[in-house]
Amino acid sequence: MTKRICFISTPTSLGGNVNGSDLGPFQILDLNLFRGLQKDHKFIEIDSRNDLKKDRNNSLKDVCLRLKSETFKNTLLGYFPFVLGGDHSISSGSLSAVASAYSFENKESPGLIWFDAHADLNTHLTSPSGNLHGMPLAALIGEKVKHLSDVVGSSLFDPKKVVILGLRDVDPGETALLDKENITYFSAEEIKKQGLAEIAKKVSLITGDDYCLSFDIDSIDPLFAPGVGTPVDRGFDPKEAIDLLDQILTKGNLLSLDFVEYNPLHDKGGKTKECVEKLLDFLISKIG
Ligand SMILES: [Mn+2]
Repeated sequence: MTKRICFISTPTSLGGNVNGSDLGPFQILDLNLFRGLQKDHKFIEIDSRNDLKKDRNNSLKDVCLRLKSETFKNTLLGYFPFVLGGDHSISSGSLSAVASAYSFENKESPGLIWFDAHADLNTHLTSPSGNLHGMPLAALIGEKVKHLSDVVGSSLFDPKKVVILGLRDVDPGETALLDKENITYFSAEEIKKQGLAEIAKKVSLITGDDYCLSFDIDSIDPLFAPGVGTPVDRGFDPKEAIDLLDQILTKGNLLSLDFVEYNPLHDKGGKTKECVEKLLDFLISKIG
């Protein structure tokens, strides 16, 4: 590992309808694997308190704007941004910051790999639940999403360079957007069928050389990771996810990482914690 990482904790659950993902970053930083990392890397925590004068969504917008500003600053300082959620809405802040910093030197936007059971492509008009953690990707590709589009601004990703891995739970409005923008996605089953090497090759062609990775732990099967906000059956085996990531990360340059939706309150017998530790240990070893 050669790069200096800036770990940015964003302990909020304002984007979902269950509490607990706000505790994720504290549990994560308590893991043994972080003991040796304090010395060489930077650690920041975003103030994620709920502003009682504001409603939930406006409070969340403030949190995401604070995250965007810290991510942007530290990216320009040369740190590798590793954002620890929190629910997935926070990616509107972290990823728009990376896209914005990237645009200083590049004409095109970076690629984006979205590990998730869900597409996160709803807008305030299509979402059945109204929860903002189901909308960040829509905002990041330029759809109008109340609150989150204010965070993203003009720092957008090109939907042609986005790929969703582990997708298996899609709402009707999201299906329409996947079709309209021709976004590539693969379920865990399809990935198994085609083979990891073949999928990694396809992912690399879509994202191009420089890409960001947003990892929602609900992409893993609830058998191994029940401690998430919105569990869905038929996900990845953790070993399979790591093998796939291993193949993907040998190609091109990883620009940033989000790790989101770990909910310690919904864990069963420490299974999710064990899975989180394995995944993070692997991901951190790949930065550099
Ligand atoms: Mn998600």
